[in-house]
Amino acid sequence: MAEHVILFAGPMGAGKTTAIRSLSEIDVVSTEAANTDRAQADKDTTTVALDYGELTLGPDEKVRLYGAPGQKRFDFMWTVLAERAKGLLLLVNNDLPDPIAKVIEYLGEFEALVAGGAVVIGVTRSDVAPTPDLGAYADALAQWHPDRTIPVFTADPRSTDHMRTLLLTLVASVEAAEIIASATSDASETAA
Ligand SMILES: Nc1nc2c(ncn2[C@@H]2O[C@H](COP(=O)(O)OP(=O)(O)OP(=O)(O)O)[C@@H](O)[C@H]2O)c(=O)[nH]1
Ligand SMILES: [Mg+2]
Repeated sequence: MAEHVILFAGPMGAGKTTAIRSLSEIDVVSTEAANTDRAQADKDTTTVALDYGELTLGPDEKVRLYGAPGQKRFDFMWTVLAERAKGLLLLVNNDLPDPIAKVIEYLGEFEALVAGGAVVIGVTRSDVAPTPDLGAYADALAQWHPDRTIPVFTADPRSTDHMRTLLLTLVASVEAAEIIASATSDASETAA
């Protein structure tokens, strides 16, 4: 059975835990604790270590879903989780003061995974804050990395359908990256 390891990252309250709960076919393992930072995100609990869920795509493909904590004080977990993952699903709450800057910041935090794997961005809470729109994200991303196209979607983490669209796009990019990596290493072995 083929396996994919996907990491959900992004700021506090972006909907990482919610998204994994929408997607997982098993009971999600969560590590929620009382939220003492209501200024960052007005909700009762926050993730302190990780979320874990699983789903299958077709008969022989399993996807392991890991959710990172949003709070920076738990960023040691980001390193641990990013090492295991091949794909990054970066969620950002559009109602933050500058969500596009946050996306660029998080792409930097997960630099190694971004360089070596695949990335999809999901803009959440756009029902609460309709701007910036996807065009503004696309422009900023094109400036950040002119030679790379990162897909950006609006998505509601409470919707299984929305999250499946993002996940399927990400899994397809992970597979494409693996094919390119193995073709490149075959070519360099032949050349050597
Ligand atoms: N209206 C609206 N609410 C949303 C949307 N996405 C998420 N939410 C809500 O926002 C909250 C997100 O909370 P979590 O899923 O705990 O967020 P998280 O990213 O795991 O946060 P941390 O673990 O604290 O970093 C939940 O109450 C969701 O129901 C959205 O698109 N629209
Ligand atoms: Mg969480």
